[in-house]
Amino acid sequence: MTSRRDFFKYAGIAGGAVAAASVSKVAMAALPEPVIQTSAETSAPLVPNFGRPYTPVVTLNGWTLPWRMNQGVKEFHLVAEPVVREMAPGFSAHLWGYNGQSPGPTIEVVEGDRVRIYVTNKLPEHTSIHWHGQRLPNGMDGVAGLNQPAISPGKTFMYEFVARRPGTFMYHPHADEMTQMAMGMMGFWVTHPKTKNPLIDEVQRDFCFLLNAFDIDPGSYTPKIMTMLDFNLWSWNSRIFPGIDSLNVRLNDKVRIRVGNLTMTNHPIHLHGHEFLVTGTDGGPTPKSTRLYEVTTDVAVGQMRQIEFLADEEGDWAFHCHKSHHTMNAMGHDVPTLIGVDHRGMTQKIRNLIPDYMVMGERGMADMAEMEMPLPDNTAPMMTGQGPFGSVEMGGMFSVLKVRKDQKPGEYKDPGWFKHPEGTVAHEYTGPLEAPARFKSEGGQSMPLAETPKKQTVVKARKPTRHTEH
Ligand SMILES: [Cu+2]
Repeated sequence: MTSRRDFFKYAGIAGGAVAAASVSKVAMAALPEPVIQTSAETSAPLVPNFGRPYTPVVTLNGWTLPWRMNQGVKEFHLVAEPVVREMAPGFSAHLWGYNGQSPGPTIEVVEGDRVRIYVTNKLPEHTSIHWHGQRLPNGMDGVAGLNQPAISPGKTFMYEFVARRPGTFMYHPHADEMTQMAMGMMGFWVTHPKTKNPLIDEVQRDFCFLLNAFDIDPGSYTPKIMTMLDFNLWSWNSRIFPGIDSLNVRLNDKVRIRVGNLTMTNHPIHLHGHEFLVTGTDGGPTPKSTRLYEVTTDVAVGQMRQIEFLADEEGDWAFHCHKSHHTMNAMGHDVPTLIGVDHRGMTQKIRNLIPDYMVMGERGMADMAEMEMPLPDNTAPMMTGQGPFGSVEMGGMFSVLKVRKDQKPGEYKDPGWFKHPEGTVAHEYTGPLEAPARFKSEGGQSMPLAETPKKQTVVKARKPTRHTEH
């Protein structure tokens, strides 16, 4: 192993220079072996076997980057490169990412650690990495052109700084960002506290993921990078439900979930069955006086939120973005709403010309989940996900928190569907029904109308056929 001083000598850098700089071939031999992940499964937490102990995070459908210690410095090696990411079983996308996956691996360190990250660029264009939320020397902040020259294809740069603040952070390129983030380049960063911190509680489970979005035409593989708002795949860690793993916890575990938003719109993240506190942001732990119990927290663009709760209700609890368009996959957005429209006569006429013609959506969109629609190859079904009682009619940013008595401490395996105790599931009622009492009264307005309308107008709500906001 080359010493740090030798390394700088080989790299042609004056010892300890803080600006990121390119690394020569000779110095490359001294780099930590880049670890590559090819699977989209949720990896087991990476328990540190040296240094200060901490409870490691679990990255949903992701993994934590191993490191090596080099004379007291934690060394990581990120490789920016094109990747094939399985976004859901049977649906893969050609993205850009780090070390074989999009997002890249999670980086976990401890407050006070000196961290050195080598970044090798195997993309067809230059890149850089910005360490979102970190306190660091200005020359390490990663804005190409402002803080450093961009990392050309084939080059390796080195970043080095001390992880000064504990908290929830992320990393992403700051060079041709629109393209590179639309292509899936991002990763999570967690800095654990070095000593007991009054604002940071011990937890038994600590999950993390990034919110991202893609615009991939049905049947194609590569995202459209110019899209600003009209994305059709809303993902967590470049996965769409039912491809997102469940969050499996033991009854009465204290659970932390860390979420970062690198899409172009906000996501109100909603948990069923429990109340949580927002205990941290990318600005650090929140003061206790600011914490309110909530069941939904909005994660705005470029923000991170860390929520905590006691998982004290057994069951399978939905956990999702509350924007209903974000729990759908690959929607055709120009579909007019057909609810309440009777097509029967017209359908028969069209069938004379196109025998297989069918109309959907007369009774809402739920039919679409049940119909076996022929789709082009490599297309995510609009909504899928089979639950114990039928189709969940969800896609996109949706998962399930599974709370179980018999989940072992530290065990993350999927316990299967919840077995509801007898008599605790909503079910059909076939007994007599009383007519519901209706409120009868004159008026109802706060003031009487000046003029009585001549004609009663009734409208039907109809979704616009074109929209740009989801
Ligand atoms: Cu959303």
